[in-house]
Amino acid sequence: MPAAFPKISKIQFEGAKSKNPLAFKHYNAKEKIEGKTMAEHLRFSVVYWHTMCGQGADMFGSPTAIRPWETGKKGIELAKARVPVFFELCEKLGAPYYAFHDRDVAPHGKTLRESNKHLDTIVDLLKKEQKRTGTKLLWGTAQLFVHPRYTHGASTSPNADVFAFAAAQVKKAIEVTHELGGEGYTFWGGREGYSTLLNTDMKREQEHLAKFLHMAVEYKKKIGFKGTFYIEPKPKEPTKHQYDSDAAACLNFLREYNLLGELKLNLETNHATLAGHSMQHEMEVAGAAGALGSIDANTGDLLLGWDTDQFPTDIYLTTQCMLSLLKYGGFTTGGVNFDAKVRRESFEPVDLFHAHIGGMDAFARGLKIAAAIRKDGRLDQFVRDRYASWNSGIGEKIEKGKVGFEELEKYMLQKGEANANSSGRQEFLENLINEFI
Ligand code: XLS
Ligand code: NI
Ligand code: NI
Repeated sequence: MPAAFPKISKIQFEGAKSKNPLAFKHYNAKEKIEGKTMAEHLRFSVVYWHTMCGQGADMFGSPTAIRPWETGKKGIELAKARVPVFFELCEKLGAPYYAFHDRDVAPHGKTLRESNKHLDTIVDLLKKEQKRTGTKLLWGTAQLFVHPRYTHGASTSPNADVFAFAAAQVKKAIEVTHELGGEGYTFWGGREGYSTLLNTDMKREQEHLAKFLHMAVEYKKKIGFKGTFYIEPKPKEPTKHQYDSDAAACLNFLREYNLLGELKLNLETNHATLAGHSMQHEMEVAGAAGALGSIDANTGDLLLGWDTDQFPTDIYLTTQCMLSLLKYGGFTTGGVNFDAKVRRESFEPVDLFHAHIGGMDAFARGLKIAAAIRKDGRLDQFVRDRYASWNSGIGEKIEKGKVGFEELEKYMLQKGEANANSSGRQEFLENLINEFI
């Protein structure tokens, strides 16, 4: 198989002074930070859907992407041609992981049986390429949103047959993820929501979604798949409201339907933005609940109100992500998964490299900066000091459950007024972060 990127060799770390656009300035896979290598901390992953299938079309314009390996091919032949190209890219980037949807690696067939057959054909190739390059599967997933049958949702469709079809599709997707040694499996509720409440029985739909996830958990255990299940929050797009709208809504859903502990969260930056949150907020919500699983690393454009899936290059953002990630102990099965696509205007194959190199470097810098902030200790110390009143006296008694309203009233009647507050020092802390950026 001739190389798809003949002029690009393996991307090397050249250090911050390098002017080579095809080199890492900050991502040095083997460099140790807080006792682990950068590669171990970041666990970079490339997504198949945007990287191989993204054509640069938008609702106003046709495809722009130049992809010489696709010329004259369609259907299963096109799907086959993409596989080695994808792995060549992962290998040259030194990205240890990838992620895919069933229907972006292999085409839809006319029947479920035919789709499964196509998928098996491609899974064989994926397996060979994984072996050849050492690239591993971060997570697999099923595409339950493109085909017209999923117009009204998959597991939340009012049509029970569609639920059954989705179940069969997910069953197969979990099986192939297992077969490929996937470390996780993601549920993103593509169209699990509504466009109007006038036609929607929300309670029934949510119960069906929960039932679906319970079936998946049961099947996972049955076949001995040990990977982590993730649910990926997103508030809207394509539907007006999605049931898995943000980290807090997902956690509440999982708790209500007895699924907490079975699924962690896969958080995506652009989805956080659409939900009106920062990515760090979402990571803190998940982290506090012990459910911080993996991240879909991208970014939106604050001037555009949709999921633009741009590559992350903002160091402030990656620093915040890494501060929260390190605080909660880092990834176990998760990783930094670039659910991101090159712009329509960036249509040459080399743009795929620039994009990933930039994202990897941005996260490497975020990691180094976050580690330096932690080593410095002033930020942590400030937060600890801010809560010092809880370490002894009345604070300690409250935390330990030793007092109730009556004791607290007695305490305050005696004291007359609460101790004075201290400044929150937001500007001081923002300046402190900038010392490291
Ligand atoms: C779409 C989602 C999707 C999931 C995988 O907005 O981000 O790409 O990550 O189905
Ligand atoms: Ni995503
Ligand atoms: Ni997304």
